Amino acid sequence: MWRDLAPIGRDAGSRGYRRYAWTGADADCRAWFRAQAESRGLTHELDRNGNQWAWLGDPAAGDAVVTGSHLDSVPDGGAFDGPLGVVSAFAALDELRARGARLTNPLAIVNFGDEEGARFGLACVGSRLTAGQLTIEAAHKLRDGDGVTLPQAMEAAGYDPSAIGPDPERLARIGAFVELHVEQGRALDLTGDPVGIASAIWPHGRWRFDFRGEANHAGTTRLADRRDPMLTYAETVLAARREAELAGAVATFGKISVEPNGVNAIPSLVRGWLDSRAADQATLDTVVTGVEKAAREYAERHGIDLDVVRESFTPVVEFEDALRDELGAILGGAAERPVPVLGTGAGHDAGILSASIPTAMLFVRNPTGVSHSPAEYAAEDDCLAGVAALADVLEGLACR
Ligand code: HGY
Ligand code: MN
Ligand code: MN
Ligand code: MN
Repeated sequence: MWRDLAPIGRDAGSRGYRRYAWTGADADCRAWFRAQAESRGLTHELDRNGNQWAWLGDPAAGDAVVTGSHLDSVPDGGAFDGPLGVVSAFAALDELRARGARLTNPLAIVNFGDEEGARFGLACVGSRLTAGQLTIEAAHKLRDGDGVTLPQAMEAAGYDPSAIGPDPERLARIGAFVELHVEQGRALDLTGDPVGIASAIWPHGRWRFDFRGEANHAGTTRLADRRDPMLTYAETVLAARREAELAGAVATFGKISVEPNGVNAIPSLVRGWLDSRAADQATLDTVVTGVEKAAREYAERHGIDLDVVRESFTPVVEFEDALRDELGAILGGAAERPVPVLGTGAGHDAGILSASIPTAMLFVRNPTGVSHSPAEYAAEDDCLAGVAALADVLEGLACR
C-alpha cells in the first residue's frame, strides 16, 4: 500500500513531495485512495467539498466511527505528514478483519482535501468547508500564486465547485473521528513511547505583512535616498524571533514574495507571511502584537508603508475529555504504563472537526521531530504500533 503511494508527487529536484490541492499529483493520490477503498469492498464517496470517504456499513445508520487524514503536502514535504494517517486507517481495517471483529457501527476512512493550504494559502480547506468554518464566498476568493481560484482549480480537476459548502447532515451521522498522525515534535521520542494521544492543538494563525517602498536602481541610488522594503522586512523577521523567544512561543516568516524581484532593483513591494503559534491565546496575541508594533516602527523609520492582514486563524483546540479518556482506557489496558497525552503546535483536520463532533488524535513517534521536510521519518515498528493502536481504538469504538 505504502509503496504504491510513495512515488506520487515526489519532486524530482528534492526527496520531498509536492502534492498540492487539485493538481495532477492530487488526482493520483485520490485515484490511489479510491483503489485502496474499492479493493477492500468499501463504498467510495466524494462529498460536496471534494473530500473522499470509504464506507463500510450504511452511513445513514448514524453514529459512524471515522478515521483518516490528508494526502496533500507542503512544498518539499515529508512522506508521513498526512499519508501515515490514511495508510494506517486502511491497515487498521485490514487488522480488524483479520481479528474477525464484528462492527456494530458504520466505519469510514476519509481523505480530507487541501489540509496543508500549500496552494491557496489556507489550511484545512476541505474540513473547514464541511464544518462550516469557511464560507462559500471566502472559498471562492481563494487564489493560488498564478491567480487561479479554488473553483477554477476544482473545475479543471473535474469537480463541480458549485456544490461546495457546509455539510452538517454528514457530520451529524458521525459519532467519533480519530486521526492518526506522525508526531511533529519529539515528545514521544523523549518519553520513549511509540504512540501517544493528543490533548490539545495550540492556537495558531497566518499574518501577511505587506511592506511597500520605492523601486529604484540598485547601483545608482544613494543609500540615504532609498525606501527599501526589504530592509524593513529583514528587521521584522528578527523582531519575530525576539518576540517568540521572550514569550516562549514560535514564529516564522517562511514565505516571501518580492516585486519586481530583480537582483539589480530595489523592491517596490515585499510581502512576508508570518506563522505564529503559542500554548495559549494571550501569549499568541502578545507575540503578534509585538511583531506588528516593531514592524510599524521600522516602517516609520524608513518611510515604508505597511499593511498587516490576518489571513487565517485557528483557536486553541482542546480535544474532548471523554473520547480522549476512552482512547486512553482502550490503549492503556494492553500497555504496561499509561499512553502519554501530549499537545501539539501543528494544525490538523481533527482540530477543525473537534468543534462539530467528538474527535481525538493518535500520534506516532517521530525520532527527530522533523516535519514539513523530506527528512521527516517514523520507524516501521512505530508505524506498525500505530496501526495496532488504531485498530484497538476502532474495535473499541465501532464494535460495541
Ligand atoms: O500547518 C500546520 O500546522 C499543518 O501541518 N497544516
Ligand atoms: Mn502538515
Ligand atoms: Mn498533517
Ligand atoms: Mn492534518
